[in-house]
Formats: sequence, C-alpha cells, structure tokens
Amino acid sequence: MKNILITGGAGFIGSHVVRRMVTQYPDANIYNLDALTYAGNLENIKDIEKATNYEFIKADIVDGALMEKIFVEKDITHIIHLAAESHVDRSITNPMAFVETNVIGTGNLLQAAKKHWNGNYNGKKFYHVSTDEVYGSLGETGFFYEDTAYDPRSPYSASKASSDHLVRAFYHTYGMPIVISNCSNNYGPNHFPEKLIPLLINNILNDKPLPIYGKGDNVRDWLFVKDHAVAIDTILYKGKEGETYNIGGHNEWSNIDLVRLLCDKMDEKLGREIGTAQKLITFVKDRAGHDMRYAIDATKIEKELGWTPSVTFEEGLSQTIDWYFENKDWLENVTSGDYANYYDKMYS
Ligand code: NAD
Ligand code: TDX
Repeated sequence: MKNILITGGAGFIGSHVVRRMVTQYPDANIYNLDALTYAGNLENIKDIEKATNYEFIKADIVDGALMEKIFVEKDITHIIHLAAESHVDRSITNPMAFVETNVIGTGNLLQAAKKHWNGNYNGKKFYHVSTDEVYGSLGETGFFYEDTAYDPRSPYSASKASSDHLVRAFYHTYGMPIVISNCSNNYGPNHFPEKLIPLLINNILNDKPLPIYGKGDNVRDWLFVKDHAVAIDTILYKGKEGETYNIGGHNEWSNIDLVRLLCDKMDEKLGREIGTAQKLITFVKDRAGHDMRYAIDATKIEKELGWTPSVTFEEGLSQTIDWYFENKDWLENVTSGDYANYYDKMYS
C-alpha cells in the first residue's frame, strides 16, 4: 500500500495533482497537506473530498515537529512536494515568507522523510516540484536544459533554487531517493488571479485596465496545468532516482502577444466586437529584476519517459476561459477580502 503525501494540494497545480492521483490510484492513500494560505482553497478539490482514498490535513510545513509526526502517523512512503509561496511579485515585497516556506519548509520535509524512512529507501520517493525560474533569464535564443547552471534572480526563484539544492544534497549525502522537476509557466482552471492569465480574465470580465509590465516583450513558455499533473504522475512512477526532468510546453509567447490573443478570444466568447478588450491594455512600471525570457527544452522527459503535452495552447486557453466563465462564484470568492487590498497596493 502506498501512502502518498501531496503538499500544497489546495493550490492551483496541487489541486490538479491531487485529483489525478486520487482518481488514478484508488488503492493508494492520498494525503493532501496544506496550510490554506491566501492561495489555498478547498473549493478547488471539492469534487473529490469524499473519495475513500483521500484525506485533507491542514498543516504548515514550517512546523518541523508536526511534519515528523505526520510522516510517522500516516507511514508516508511517497511525497509530492508542491507547497510553496509561488508569486514573484509577492516575493519582491515580502522575501522572508519565501525563505520560510520554500527553504525551511522543504528542509523540514526532507528531515521528516529521512527520520521516518531511516535508511530503508525501498519503495520510497521524495519528489520535489520546482520551476524553470531557477535557471535565470534567457536572451532571444537558447533553452534551459537539465544541466543549465542555476542563476535565480528573484527572491522567489532564489528560494526555489535553495530548496532544489537541499533536495539534491539529501540524495548525495544520505542516499535519499529523490527526483526533481522544473516546469515552465502553467495556466488553466483554478489559477489564482494574481498571476497574469487569470488576472487578465478577471479584469476583462470587470472592465478594468489590463496592467502589462514594461513593454510587454518578456517571453514565457506556457503549459496547460492538467498536462503538468500528468507529467508529475509520470515522473513519480517512472522518473529515475537522483534525476531532474524539465517540463515545458514548447509554447513561447511574448506577454503582449499573449494578452492580445486572450483579449480577442474573450471578445469572441462574450459575443462582442473584436478589439473591445484590447482597449483596456495599459502599460505599467516594470517588475523589479524582470526575467526576460524562459524556454524549456523538454527532450529528456519526452524521450526517456514518453510524456508530451496533450492540448494545444488554443484549446487550453479556450478551456481556461470557459472554466472562469462557468465558475464566476469561485472568482468572486477569491477576489473578495484580502485580494482587493493586494490589488490596490500592487497596481494603484
Ligand atoms: P499556489 O500558490 O497556487 O499554491 C501553493 C499552495 O501551497 C497553496 O495551497 C498554499 O496554501 C500552500 N502553502 C503555502 N505555504 C504553505 C506552508 N507553509 N505549508 C503548507 N502549505 C502551504 O502555487 P502553484 O502555482 O500551484 O505552484 C505549486 C508548486 O509548483 C510550487 O512549488 C511552485 O514553485 C511550482 N511551480 C509553479 C509553476 C506555475 O506556473 N504556477 C510553474 C512551475 C513550478
Ligand atoms: O499584472 C501583471 N502584468 C504582467 O505584465 C502580472 C501579474 C504579470 N505580468 C508579466 C510578468 C511575467 O513576465 O507576465 C508574465 C507572467 O507573470 P506571472 O503570471 O506572475 O508568472 P511568472 O512571474 O512568469 O512566474 C510563474 O511561472 C513560474 C509562476 O508564478 C511561478 O510560480 C512559476 O514558478
């Protein structure tokens, strides 16, 4: 029997991973551990909360003693670690929250696993979910490979890079069976509207300005979140111990081109004149230390594990917009309260 601990399962990507694992592996016990910060929302996984192989645990990974207790009580055999502070802009205003959760929290989980497994690593796996931002910023050409040197430039990416280093150190020093993946920008249902795509969808629906940092020429490589969840499932079971896998969508867009595409798709779906939403585009002050371009070379996971993205960007974006149209209550709930304060501070 596998006892799989998923951290951060009430967040954007984590909720898709939890759903995937609960439905795909009825014989495994899936424990979803989440502190329910502003980014965590149990509504994201309401559909599977009554599944017999699922349990939610509200806990903070910064509490090391509690992590050790949970590893023992649930006899955890596998961990998929996604819990993190994840928004670059918030890391610029409050870097220490990122050090605490992303660095200390990851250290606590490694320690808890090491102590509980006690050198018996047979049938165990510590899977750490990370980001392409650890590799730094690309110019107009080139890609991030698994052996690209780390060069993080924001407090967020530096904290993720630190956690990746810690995880690798536990492999080399203690023989811990670890695996790491570094993924490009995700998009899709349940994405919190502080990140570019859901923020734009929300603002278009509310006829608010669409804030584009700098000239909008920064480039991101977008992957549909459900494809990331499948990649994570694949790596958990087929990934080789000690290895890193890059995950990406072969789908590079400059921010301004992406915004224009999204605006036109929204106009089309709202049945109004194309060009209406684009009138809301507003160029604002650039993000401090704004990385210019991310682009993943995902050849390794494709060749070695047989994973490729399943949906095109057109399909994924269309499904995403439809989800936000059909889940206006979700959007209203997450944008009431603290979100309004955050938005005012960030953009006014
Ligand atoms: P998210 O912010 O939507 O969700 C994070 C979740 O972690 C939330 O449910 C939150 O409540 C929980 N959490 C935060 N601090 C915690 C703590 N101290 N203890 C327990 N739970 C805590 O993030 P996301 O976008 O779903 O990202 C998930 C993971 O994937 C992160 O590790 C992130 O670095 C990585 N990642 C994200 C992207 C992306 O595009 N969003 C891309 C590559 C990698
Ligand atoms: O209002 C905005 N205006 C704008 O121009 C926001 C929120 C963003 N942007 C730009 C900044 C980036 O170039 O859009 C691009 C995407 O921004 P985010 O959605 O904040 O994502 P990014 O900073 O690229 O980081 C994301 O991808 C990697 C996730 O938030 C990370 O968790 C992940 O690791």
